[in-house]
Amino acid sequence: VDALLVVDVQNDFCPGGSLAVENGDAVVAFINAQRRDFARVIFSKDWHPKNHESFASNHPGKKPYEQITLHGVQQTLWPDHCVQNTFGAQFHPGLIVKPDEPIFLKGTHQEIDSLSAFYDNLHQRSTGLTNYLKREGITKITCGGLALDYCVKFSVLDALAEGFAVTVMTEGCRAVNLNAGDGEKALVEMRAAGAVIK
Ligand code: VGL
Ligand code: ZN
Repeated sequence: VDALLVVDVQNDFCPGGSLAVENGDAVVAFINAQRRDFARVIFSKDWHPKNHESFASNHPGKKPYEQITLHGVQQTLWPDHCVQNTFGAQFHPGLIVKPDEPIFLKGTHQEIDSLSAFYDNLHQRSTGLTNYLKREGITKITCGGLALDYCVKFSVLDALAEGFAVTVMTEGCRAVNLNAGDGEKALVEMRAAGAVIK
């Protein structure tokens, strides 16, 4: 069974949002148009409490995009984004999401970030996505969404490690590109790990 995994297509990652990805909203029409090819469409949402430790605002004296070590792992500090139950955390209004389609929430624990839609950055807590995919007999995942160089990349790497066949639809992704070329680097990394880049 083939599934389309749509990562974090939320207002805060789109133009006007607090962690906007350039042309992030351009993925919406493309992703919507791919739906018909998949037996299942699955979504993730970045879903942080207000006091989330990935937010620079929760570290006095620190600014967004600074790097720190948080509970032993490297952490980029972000502007506040995708705070639970805010407009910024809602899906882009143009994204088609049917009421019965599953949504996996990530970054819900105050103390640890979760770039992947499968596990937190310490690989300790699962979002339940692997179990769901196995239960549904899904073996192949096609992935798109935001951002290519963060949550899409780490979700794809985890999916490959869990034994799923993964295709990345580049037209359905956009990168943050904090450093020039990060999006291209992410594609190289995912391909090296076994993903098909389309
Ligand atoms: C993301 C940074 C922080 C993403 C989420 O969805 O790519 N990036 N939180
Ligand atoms: Zn986040």
